[in-house]
Amino acid sequence: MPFFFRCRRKKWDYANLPATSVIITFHNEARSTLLRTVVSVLNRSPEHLIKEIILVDDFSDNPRDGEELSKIQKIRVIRNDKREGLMRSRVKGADAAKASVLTFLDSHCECNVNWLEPLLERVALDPTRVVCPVIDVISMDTFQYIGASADLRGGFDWNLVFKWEYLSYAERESRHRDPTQAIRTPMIAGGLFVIDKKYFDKLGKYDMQMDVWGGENLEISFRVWQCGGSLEIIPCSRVGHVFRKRHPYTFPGGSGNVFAKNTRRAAEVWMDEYKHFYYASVPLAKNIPYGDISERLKLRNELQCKPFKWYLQNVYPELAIPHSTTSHTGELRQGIFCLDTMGHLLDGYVALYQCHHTGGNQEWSLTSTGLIKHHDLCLTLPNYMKGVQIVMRICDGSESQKWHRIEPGGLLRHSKYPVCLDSRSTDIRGITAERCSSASDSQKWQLTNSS
Ligand code: UD2
Ligand code: MN
Repeated sequence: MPFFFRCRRKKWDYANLPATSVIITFHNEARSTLLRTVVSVLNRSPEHLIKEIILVDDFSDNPRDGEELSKIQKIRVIRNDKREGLMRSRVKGADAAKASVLTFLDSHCECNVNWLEPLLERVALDPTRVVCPVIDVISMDTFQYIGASADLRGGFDWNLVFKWEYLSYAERESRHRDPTQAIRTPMIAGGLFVIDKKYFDKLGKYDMQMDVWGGENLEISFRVWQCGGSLEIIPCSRVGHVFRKRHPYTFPGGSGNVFAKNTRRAAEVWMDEYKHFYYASVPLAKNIPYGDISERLKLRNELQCKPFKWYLQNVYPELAIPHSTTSHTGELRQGIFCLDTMGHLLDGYVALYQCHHTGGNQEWSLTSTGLIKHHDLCLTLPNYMKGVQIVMRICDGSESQKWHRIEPGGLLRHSKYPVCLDSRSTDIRGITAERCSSASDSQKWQLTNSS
């Protein structure tokens, strides 16, 4: 039987479903799409299940956008007196909510028939479930409503950018036997979900130091799973959303920087040692300040949340752990001095410089294939000659770039020639290749983590 029939045949125990407060934050949203969103909420939901719609106007240029809408039944408008970003705006809305269940929506959605009941039912049965509809597509060009596949869930790669991914064959099989069953998802898209209000509060709402847009969906996903809850997509519930190609609003701080800051905060709080895979994937993120995270670490501790390793093993075993390529990322040290690019780029030499422990020019990866890498550049032996200056070249995996570490002492020896990386040259030549000798301290390198 096609799946929408199966969904339609479901009966809802209306008397026992809790009412919800719908929270929509917006900044300079088109009035037409905002109106489409709220009208669909009111028209496509059983009246008694919508306690109120809270619109948080995140300091849009024109305060009238919200004022007009506040004339509609059940709508309350809260206007920020400065731009707060979607995280702090949503928390404001949540704090003002009167119902026991919160429903978050973006400001350019269309809720479909019976969208709300299956979501509320799941949360009423178990308040530690955080549930999402299938997100259909509203065409950016024609505003037409287009159904999306329900064989998808949310995931990410080590760059920590959200992506949709197909369910495995086994999961699809089981889903097609009962198309109404919930789909467990490692990550939520972020905009459209239902959560018990007490649970939202207990779990720490959102990270209030995240700005504008991005990263909060990653953070709440890790938090829910690691702290004992679960995330689900409910295929009988469908809501359309306008997916846009770019942000139709200004991005104070610059979109790249803000996204990296928010993502770093999530990684630093929740990912334990696995955060290094993120930094290896997005090296520039290491230079973005991310502020104080002590409050969030305290929260994690108080809630006694599980380690990220548990999440990887139990929630997202499909995410491949890149052990095979990188064996170490961090500093290469001699006492208080660290191997440093000295700001040089292609064909430049490297030297020792006082360690500053902030990564940057002192960040090196040793790969299992023998490369010593800084971003795309690898330490290269330009020719076989004792005393030759080591330079950085684009990593091409050639023999001149292969080294291995020999113990004891931590010498870094070329894979073919009997020369080692040596800091004895104090002139402008920087690190040179010298005959290997475990007696020379200038050839002994310690590997340490820079953060
Ligand atoms: C997705 C989510 C979005 C959010 C984001 C990551 C869906 C469908 N959308 O991106 O909800 O989780 O990933 O952060 O899952 N807004 C403000 N103040 C701002 C910026 C945005 O109120 O400073 C509002 C905006 O008007 C919109 C909502 O926040 O209603 C989400 O922003 P978006 O639609 O640009 O995000 P989207 O859909 O690209
Ligand atoms: Mn959106």
